[in-house]
Amino acid sequence: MSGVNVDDRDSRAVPGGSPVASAGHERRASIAVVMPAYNEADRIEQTLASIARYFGEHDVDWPIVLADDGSTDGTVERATTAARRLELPLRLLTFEHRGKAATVRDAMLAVAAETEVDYLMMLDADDELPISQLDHISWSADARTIYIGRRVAETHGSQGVMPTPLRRLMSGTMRLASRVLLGLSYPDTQCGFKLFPRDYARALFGRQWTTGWVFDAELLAIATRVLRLPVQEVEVTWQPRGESKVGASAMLVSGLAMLGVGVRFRLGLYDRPRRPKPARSRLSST
Ligand SMILES: Nc1nc2c(ncn2[C@@H]2O[C@H](COP(=O)(O)OP(=O)(O)O)[C@@H](O)[C@H]2O)c(=O)[nH]1
Ligand SMILES: [Mg+2]
Repeated sequence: MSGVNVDDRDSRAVPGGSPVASAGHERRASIAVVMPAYNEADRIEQTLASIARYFGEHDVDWPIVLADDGSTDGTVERATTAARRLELPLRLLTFEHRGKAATVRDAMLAVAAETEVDYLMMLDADDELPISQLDHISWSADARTIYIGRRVAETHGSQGVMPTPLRRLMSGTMRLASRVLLGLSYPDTQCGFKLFPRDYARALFGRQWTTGWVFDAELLAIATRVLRLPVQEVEVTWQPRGESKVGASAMLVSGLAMLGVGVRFRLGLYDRPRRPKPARSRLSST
């Protein structure tokens, strides 16, 4: 890991709340921003503009990867044009259409293998959870820590929007199912704002089976029950910006999928990685 022993990291924070490594001097830990995107042409430019602003304010130049699995609305072209205008070194990882879960899994495995960053950030591509909320993280002394966003109505002076009653019902059901079936106690497993230590990406995403919406909960269960990694919640605010791709039917499908995850745990199927190599993809620079 580029000459830095992340196990030496301490919990001091530099201005802006960025993580630091110890070994005598402060160093901001690096983060690759991985954005799963499907038909985000209308929202991707604003997301990239937010990232460019954040990078400029913090003087960082981290890798940004758009993980697109076959958008049909020109997302890739819009992202490419915007990245050039904003002078962002966007990389494109393109797959055949298989949904967010499989795309995130293979993108994370690919980025973990090709970069030397400290953390891989999974960030929704719609700017509903602005990247600037990285500044709200109290970085742990334990470099193995996974950080997961938890959507709240207000934090750090920023007002958020709470989800619709249907979405609240859906997340309440997910919360209950993840508690009963997987032993997880996190109120918001589904938030599209999460950071994973790169050193554990292969162990974690390499054990992922699910290709549906419960993959976040599955990953957290693998992290806590198999790999024994600490998980720290980060309060974030969420601002909806258009249509969600998660439909009401997701509730039923997810309940069954969660049951499947629970059964796999009982069978010991998460004990070892099942997918050491990422699926075929195309990585290109803009
Ligand atoms: N690659 C990929 N990304 C997806 C897919 N479905 C949703 N996403 C992305 O996942 C993120 C969250 O999706 P969204 O519909 O906004 O969910 P919500 O915010 O929870 O309502 C966005 O960045 C979407 O573009 C998919 O099938 N493939
Ligand atoms: Mg969204």
